[in-house]
Amino acid sequence: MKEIIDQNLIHDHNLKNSKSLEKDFEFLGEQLQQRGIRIEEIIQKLDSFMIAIPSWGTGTGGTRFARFPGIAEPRNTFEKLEDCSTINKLVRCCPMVSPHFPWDKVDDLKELKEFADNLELSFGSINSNTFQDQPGQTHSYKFGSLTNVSKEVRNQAIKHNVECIEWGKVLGSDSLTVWIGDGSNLPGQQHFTHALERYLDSCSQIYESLPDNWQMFLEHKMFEPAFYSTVIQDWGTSVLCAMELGPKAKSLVDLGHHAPNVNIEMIVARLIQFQKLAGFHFNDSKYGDDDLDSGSINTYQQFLILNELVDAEYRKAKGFNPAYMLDQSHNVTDPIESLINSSVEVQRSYLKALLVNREKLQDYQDENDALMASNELKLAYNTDVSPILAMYRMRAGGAIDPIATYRSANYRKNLESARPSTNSNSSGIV
Ligand code: AFD
Ligand code: MN
Ligand code: MN
Repeated sequence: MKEIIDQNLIHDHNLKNSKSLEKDFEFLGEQLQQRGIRIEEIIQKLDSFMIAIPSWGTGTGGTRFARFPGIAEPRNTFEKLEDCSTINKLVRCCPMVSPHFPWDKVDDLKELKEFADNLELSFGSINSNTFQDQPGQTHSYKFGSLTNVSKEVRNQAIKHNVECIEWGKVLGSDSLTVWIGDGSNLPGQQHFTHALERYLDSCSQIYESLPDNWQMFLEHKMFEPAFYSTVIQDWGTSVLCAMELGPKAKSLVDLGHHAPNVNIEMIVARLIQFQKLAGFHFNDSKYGDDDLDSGSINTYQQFLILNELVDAEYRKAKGFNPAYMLDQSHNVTDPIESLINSSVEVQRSYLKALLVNREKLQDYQDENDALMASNELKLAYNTDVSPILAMYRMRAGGAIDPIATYRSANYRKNLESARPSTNSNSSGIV
């Protein structure tokens, strides 16, 4: 297959910037050394911090009002993978793609797997979709899927999830992410307890189909599309269900799915403590489930969340092995650029969290020195780690400046004729 982002282009771009990067890296290394931090040890940690790209994030998103497609958008799963590969070639921290079924359904999954292998991509968690009706579907999900009052509808939704596991096996995945749109729009519409009982019954049937090495990620969301109540509304309900289902079931934290002002980092700590943290859907928000680019609004919150994760790593917390994914909707930017930026922003938070002196922090906590404890976190957060991120990318074969390199490649223009617009007018998934 022809290379869609040229490695020589990356190399040439890097040549222009590598001298100043070396200098910045060395200078930062000296600064960190004074704080007792070895820059080479820190940079190595990035090897194991990888973030999956959501296949659906490669297309322009939309709101329920409109969608404004860009040029050369991927028209099928293969083209989505091409875009994911482009992102990963530039950033080198996104070698996984999280697919969504049936959106990513293809005739031959083995062919898709081979295609991904050739692009040096693997598959992350499989997302099922029972929040929409598909053409030709027997039963409608208008009034819910896994929690529907009708057994036939529930069985159809269970069957789809079991199929997702089967497809995931072919793709080499090892987890299923379940998010349902089930809930109610008016008080009295749904019996809270009965709906959750039906959810547990459906999920336990899916759970039984999980291979030994698989996990099931339960994703909660407070509102939307149901606006009075959702069945899996918060982390409390999701963790209760995960506990009920068994050790393979865990809670997935999508940053946009919480009530405003909720202390998400604390939720993360609780889930880690009880070995129930499945992983993340990273994004950012101002008002609700805005699906904005990670690190674009609440960067300190993102850092504090990553701080809990690094703390768990540092303590070698039992059963700690979260899956990291982005889940964003790119409505006005080039999705590739947003995904590049976002993955680097999550990586940035992780890197900053690695700079926290955990022994010092512990001492401040033990001495009830609130101010210095907070300052210890701030010291790490305020450190500009850009040279480490850029150096990591360069050493791994990626771009020092991924956005500038991507722009100079004229990627979309070059693909315009190969990927003609499908003229889709439909509104995107929010
Ligand atoms: C939802 C959830 C979930 C789902 C997605 C579909 O975040 O992860 O798969 O949207 O676009 O809000
Ligand atoms: Mn999500
Ligand atoms: Mn969402």
